[in-house]
Amino acid sequence: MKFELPQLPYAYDALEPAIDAQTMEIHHSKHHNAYTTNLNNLLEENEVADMSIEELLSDISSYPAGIRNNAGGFYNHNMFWQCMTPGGSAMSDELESMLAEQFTGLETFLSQFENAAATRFGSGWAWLGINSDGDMKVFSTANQDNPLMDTVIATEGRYTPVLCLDVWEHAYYLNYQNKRPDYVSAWWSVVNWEEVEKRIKSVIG
Ligand code: MN3
Repeated sequence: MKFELPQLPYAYDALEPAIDAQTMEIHHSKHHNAYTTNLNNLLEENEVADMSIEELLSDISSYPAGIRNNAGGFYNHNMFWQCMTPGGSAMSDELESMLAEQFTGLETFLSQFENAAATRFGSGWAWLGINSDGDMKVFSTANQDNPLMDTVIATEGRYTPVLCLDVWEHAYYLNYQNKRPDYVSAWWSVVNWEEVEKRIKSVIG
């Protein structure tokens, strides 16, 4: 079994000006590619049986740190590319109502998410997740950890990720340097809300 680097669903320059073409190209063709290659090599070296990436993540505490980091890097970037689309997609009234209800107002959700992204010390990710009761939660993870990992479930609870934002410096430094909050606020303009809604509905039906 080999995991494969996915094609981006848009061109490298398609998310400008929020994310510049060079950042996208390096991020996808170098960083994401390296996580994918390293993951495949480590799984082979450790003679890990074939399974889906979700199965691997759900039991990640059983594997060496290198597998944890690269499996997370592979999964997280797959999801990140899908959570964006050129120009962004409009948030439906239904999704806006759901978020407003969960977070006592849409603005509260947006500011909680921005705060999770801004306050993650060092490298990591910001997430919106939903549990099987339909309750949503905003949180962040370190490095390439993600909500599907048993290690993260142990502290955050069991949430299916429906939106993610990469706050590693490699995601923004060329264009924004140290100004992570500027990257985060620009990023809202390319969020694929249709994808977020689809992911929410796959959990709550
Ligand atoms: Mn990244």
